[in-house]
Amino acid sequence: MTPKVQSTTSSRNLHTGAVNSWSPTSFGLEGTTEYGVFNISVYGPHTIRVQVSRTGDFQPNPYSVVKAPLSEGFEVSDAGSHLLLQTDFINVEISKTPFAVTFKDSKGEIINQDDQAFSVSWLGTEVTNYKKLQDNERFIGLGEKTGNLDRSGSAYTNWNTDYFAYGTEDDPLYMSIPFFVGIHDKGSYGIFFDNTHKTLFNFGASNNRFAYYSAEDGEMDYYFFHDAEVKGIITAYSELTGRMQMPPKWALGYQQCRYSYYPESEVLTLSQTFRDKKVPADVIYLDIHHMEKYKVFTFDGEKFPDPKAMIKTLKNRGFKVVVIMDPGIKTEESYEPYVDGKDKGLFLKYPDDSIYEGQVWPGWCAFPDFTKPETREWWAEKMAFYTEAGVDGFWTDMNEPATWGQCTPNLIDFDYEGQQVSHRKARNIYGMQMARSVKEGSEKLISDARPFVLTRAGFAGIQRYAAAWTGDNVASEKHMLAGVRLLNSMGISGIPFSGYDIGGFAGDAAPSLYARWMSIATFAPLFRAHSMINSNDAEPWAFGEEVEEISRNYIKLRYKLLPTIYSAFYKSTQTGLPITESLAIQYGQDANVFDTKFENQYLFCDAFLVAPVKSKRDIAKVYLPQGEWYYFFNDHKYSGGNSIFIESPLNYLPVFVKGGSILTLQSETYHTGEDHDGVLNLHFYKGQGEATYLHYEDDGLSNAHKEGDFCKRTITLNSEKEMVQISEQAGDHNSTYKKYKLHFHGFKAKSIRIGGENKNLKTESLAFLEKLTEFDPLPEHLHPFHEVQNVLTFEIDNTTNPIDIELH
Ligand code: NBV
Repeated sequence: MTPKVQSTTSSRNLHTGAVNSWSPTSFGLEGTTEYGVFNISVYGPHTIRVQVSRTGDFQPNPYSVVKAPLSEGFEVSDAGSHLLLQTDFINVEISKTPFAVTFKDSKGEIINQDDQAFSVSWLGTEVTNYKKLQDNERFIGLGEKTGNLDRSGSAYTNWNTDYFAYGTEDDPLYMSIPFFVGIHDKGSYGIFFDNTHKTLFNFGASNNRFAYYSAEDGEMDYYFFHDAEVKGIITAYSELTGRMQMPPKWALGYQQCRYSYYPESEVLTLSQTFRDKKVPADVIYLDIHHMEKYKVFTFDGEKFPDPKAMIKTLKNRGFKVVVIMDPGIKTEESYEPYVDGKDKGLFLKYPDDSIYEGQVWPGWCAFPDFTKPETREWWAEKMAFYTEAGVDGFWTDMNEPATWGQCTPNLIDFDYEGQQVSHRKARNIYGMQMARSVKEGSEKLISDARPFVLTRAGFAGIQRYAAAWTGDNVASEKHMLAGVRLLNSMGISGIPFSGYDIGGFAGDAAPSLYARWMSIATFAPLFRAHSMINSNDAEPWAFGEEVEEISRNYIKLRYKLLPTIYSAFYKSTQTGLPITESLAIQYGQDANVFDTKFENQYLFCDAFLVAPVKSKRDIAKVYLPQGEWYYFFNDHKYSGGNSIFIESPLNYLPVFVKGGSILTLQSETYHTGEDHDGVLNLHFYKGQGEATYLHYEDDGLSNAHKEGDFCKRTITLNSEKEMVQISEQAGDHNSTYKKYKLHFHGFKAKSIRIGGENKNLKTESLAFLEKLTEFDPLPEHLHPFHEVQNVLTFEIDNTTNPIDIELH
């Protein structure tokens, strides 16, 4: 039966109506209702897609989803009052009168359910899915959104926006990721609404009946994910929308940015100062002043007379160079990219075929239509201008797209992979397509190296192309903590590689703020300081000696931790799981983790619990979830399930290691291209049960790891049996670590049995941070420089075979 045509001009809510007919399909089932057409398909045992349209004319969504539906692994049946679609993990019940969807787990518990009266409805062109609020339901994620960890009671808009110095409660910001996770008494689930129009997510704001998501136009097209653990939900989401690829190792080092470092002499002095002051660093950024009159693909000849030579010098000092690229192309008849783009018809146009012009840094600009494949290729080729000069990485800014006036006219046409749509549908995807073009350009032009792209705007799936940063934050304590929540939220939403501007972009950081921010960012995936034009200097040495020492201390710690961080990145490329992980992911049924006192806390690399606190706070209240926790700096052990008070002077951010964790550390280096001492330090923290850790290495730069040039070792710690196993190496990579040094934390044993022989363990003092020259305020009982009896060490020479170790 063909559905009746609903009026798109109605000013009342119109529901999809009752199911009229249905039939099984290769991937699930489809049917018609009084006023619509639905299609429900299986994308995996944990993933179901629901599409509802008024006409049945489903538009392809070409950008976010990289997975195809499955034709097996499910059953479909008619149960009278409802239709049933079952996978191993999800039962989908589709009630017939009216059409409404209920998702149950395999035990039959309701995990998520449409509001029976409204389910999928239309108001004019606006389409909405109303979901009944479950008991004690909380909502987390939704990407780059300010506000609390628990989003219940709040509503958010997805509309990529350039927002200088945004407030810590403001919305929307630069990036839209319409994916969230719901957690309630009966379990948890995720929903990704695949619609690039402006969307609204209401998590029970101003009502106590439902949560809903709606789009200004288009179809209801969402994916539902369920697993017993939130981790499984994120993994399923990232399987659908793709995962980060292994970045170059240098991108995990310390990065220094400023709007802008110029001229050339300043950039060179900056790089030398890092080396002279022995502050490790890997990356220097060139912001918009590198260009001639802000024209992309140019260098300002006065400020940078010989960019190639400058970059060469930087490289000799162990630095990589990242340049900014804004999408706006100055509409100047003598400027080749403009003339060329115009001739080839690659810019955004009005419906009368004239080029759309908006104002940005260069003045009036045309905007490449990155939703058109030819434009992406064209831009990618133009990037040769930078790669020939030796540039290593790219930073895509202003790609919301931003223009002065901040109101792009909606009638502008975008190609949208041949669909020809207006700005209303294309805005949110524009930045991601620019990042895609840049990533592909980098891959083609520097084919022997992995790309590094940092983007401000994005949409679901952006993790496949770029790392993300949280835009123009402010030098304030509140922003420092809000940035942590932004990263934690992006991590829930499939974006593991993210960071904030350390010290704050707008305004001047107080010395203590900068120092604290640096210590927190040591435990962030992207580790980059940046600041605004005309603000005070904001390099690690710009705030006096104490801040310099603290910064150096933490940056050095970051470099020592690189084996753990690199392994965590690898793991994330395989699972899609975050590197900075909100406690809500593993401990979502523990109400304490949502308490606003503790909501910023997160796990880093699955081992560290980081409790970000304001800079002036000398004593911090920290919540430790179930388990055992070791204060990182001196091994003092705490039992979880409690909140504790801990001294938190500037040099000691409250950081704990989860009992049962394994960490790998190396000697300090001043950049990632420098050799370490060849010793891999393995730290074992006694906990409960068995824990495994995947240690991962490769050359850190090339794509040879895709051909087997990697080294993987599974390390297992059985805390009860006091046994450690290090597996044989998988992969062909010639590891740069020739010795292993074992460190046992929390174990009483005095010797180990290894290769059939008993070896005595040594007691060593432990210092992850260096002592400050004058100012080291940690009280005696917490001080890490005293000998800690239970850290026992042993060095192994032969690291090639599997290694079994028993503690006695
Ligand atoms: O290119 C200048 C800045 C850049 O430094 C910043 O990181 C971006 O978020 N850019 C915004 C444009 C102007 C900001 C006032």
